[in-house]
Amino acid sequence: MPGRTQSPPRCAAIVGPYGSGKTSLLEALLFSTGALERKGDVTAGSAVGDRAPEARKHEMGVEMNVASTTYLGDHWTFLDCPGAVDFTQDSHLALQVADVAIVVVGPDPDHALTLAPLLHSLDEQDIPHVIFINKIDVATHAMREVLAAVREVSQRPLVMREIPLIERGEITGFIDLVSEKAWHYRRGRHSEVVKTPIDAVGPEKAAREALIEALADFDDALLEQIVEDILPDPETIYKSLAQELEDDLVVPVFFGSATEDNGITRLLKALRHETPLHEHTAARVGIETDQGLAARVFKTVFPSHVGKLSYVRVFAGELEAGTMVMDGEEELRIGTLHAVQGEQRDRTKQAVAGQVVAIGRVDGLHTGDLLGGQEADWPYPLHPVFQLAIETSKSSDEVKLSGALKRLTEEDPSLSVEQRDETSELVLMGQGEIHLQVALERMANRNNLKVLSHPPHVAYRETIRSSAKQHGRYKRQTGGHGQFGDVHLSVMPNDAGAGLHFEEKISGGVVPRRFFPGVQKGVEESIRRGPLGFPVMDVKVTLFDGSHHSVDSSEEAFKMAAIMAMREALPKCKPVLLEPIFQVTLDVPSAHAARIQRIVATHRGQISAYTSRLDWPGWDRITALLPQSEMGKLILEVRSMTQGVGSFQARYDHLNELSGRLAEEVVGLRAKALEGVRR
Ligand SMILES: Nc1nc2c(ncn2[C@@H]2O[C@H](COP(=O)(O)OP(=O)(O)OP(=O)(O)O)[C@@H](O)[C@H]2O)c(=O)[nH]1
Ligand SMILES: [Mg+2]
Repeated sequence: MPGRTQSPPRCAAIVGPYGSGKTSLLEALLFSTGALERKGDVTAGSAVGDRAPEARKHEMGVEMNVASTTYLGDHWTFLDCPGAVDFTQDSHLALQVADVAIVVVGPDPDHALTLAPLLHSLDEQDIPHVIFINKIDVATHAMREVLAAVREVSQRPLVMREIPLIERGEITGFIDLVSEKAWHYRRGRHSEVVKTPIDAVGPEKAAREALIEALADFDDALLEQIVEDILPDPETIYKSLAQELEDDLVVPVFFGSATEDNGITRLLKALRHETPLHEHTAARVGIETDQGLAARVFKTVFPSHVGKLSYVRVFAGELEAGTMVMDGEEELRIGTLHAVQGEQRDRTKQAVAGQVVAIGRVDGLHTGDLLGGQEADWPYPLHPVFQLAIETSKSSDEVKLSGALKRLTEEDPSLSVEQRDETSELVLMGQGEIHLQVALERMANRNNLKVLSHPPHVAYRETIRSSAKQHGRYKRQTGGHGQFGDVHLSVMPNDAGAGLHFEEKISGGVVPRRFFPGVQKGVEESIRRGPLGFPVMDVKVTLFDGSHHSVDSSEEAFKMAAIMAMREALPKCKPVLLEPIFQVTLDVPSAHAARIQRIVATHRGQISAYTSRLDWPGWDRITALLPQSEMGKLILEVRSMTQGVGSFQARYDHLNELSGRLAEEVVGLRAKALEGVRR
């Protein structure tokens, strides 16, 4: 075996679909390497990961768990990421700093599709990854069926690193295909070597040959040996495996059970020998390792009573507590460093290249920052697909809310907030219903902040389709001198998108010039809410006649007269409702594309393009124009139809006329809402 005596600290991301057993695998890895004396259980809340109340409540990972251990003298940090589609952002962050990804999958072939986006993203970025088929203790399908299903969604070839040892229909151990040794599982303990059963010898030889042939596709030396009928020695195979994993050419496949501690040591040994070092990872993400310190902040958290923690991976040089470092153009002082074990933290003095630590309480640090003065790309956060309008139940909590939101959005770049002037709402945007719900729960749990939410209002508008002329007169006699304004306005539709155009065609000074601004203000004010209850777009208003009074006329009086004229005129101009239309882009598995096109149509969507994704075999892209009011429902349906893998992006396109029953409903609801405001 190639001797790697002691390697620099390495880092593995544990990723994979929802509930496949990632956090349980983390626990098993920590236990099997002696970092834990006693093994906890995710379901009981006693595992290292998923301790937050929100994770326990929803029985799912809601944020990255970070924990380290030592295996045969090598230091490892594992970044266990949540699997639910609502929380995929953390996987993307972890994969930017991890040397390898352990993709944990369940043993059900019918769920293989849920892996597709992750595997696609790993392959696109050439991120070395292995697959761990978990829960074999409860598997109902043969390993080859699971494997065949996963192969369907992987662009890279999958190679079995081991095959199951089956006794009386149950997997009781495995045969390692390189060393050709058979092992028996033992619950809670390391496996023991056993003699390969006679009937397993044939299948083992065949599987080994398949592994070597797959490796030889990318390794000329190995291919030569095969051609010359030389049986390659384990050394050559190990080398080939390590090189091809490093280059993301093949995907080694392991299996086991996290809760039964089966297959854990096999996985660890392979990781130890085959996981590339941090220098390789640095090169992959564009970080130079020969220019002194380079350390990437990849996650920010604000645990209760601790203040801000910035997780960093050191790629070059050393990070030391109490020193100054460059963060872009700025120089920052790194106060404290902490080794992280789930929720536990221990002060440490320094971190060497390869290590993951947390920096305590440095406000100026943000996820994505590269310490040491270099610059390197950092991916954009995920696009929001789901939104809620939020407000505090007490207005005195508003400052607290903005602080809490600032921390939440810093922790999770796929969460964002926006103040929408057109609807006067504060809108929280994220990856799905549960994502936003968890954000609200966090504010309640951490900040004792009660936040109310409702679906955001659609920014409807209205415009007019015909013209009218209207007289407006404002006349008041209050005490001393009165107020007098008198206008004749012509109101007509303007070109779509041209906005408001105001002009005057006064002759003979019937309305003196100094009152024009008053008229214009009145017009502007009156189109803020038209007869249907929404802002009015694209109108042309002309002041063509009027009269004034030498003492009583004022700008204010003319403004009032204009408002009166507009209020009368607009309802006569055939007002129509306009609704915002978005261009949405859906990426979905081809097998579901036809049904999704039908769903788009039922949500009043108009398909504008439908193409196969050339860069992603088996996937299609559907582009459609869709009313904003339907978007929330569409993404939920697309997700539920595609086991959560269909993805969605949207951007505002234009306003479109809405008529008939739907328009009446909108106008009716708006009238009711305004009635409520007035009361
Ligand atoms: N039978 C069996 N159950 C397992 C195994 N691994 C995990 N589980 C169970 O599967 C459930 C989910 O396990 P987790 O470890 O939380 O899964 P996860 O992948 O971290 O889940 P998310 O982070 O929410 O995506 C729990 O009830 C575990 O006890 C296994 O090997 N065998
Ligand atoms: Mg988990």
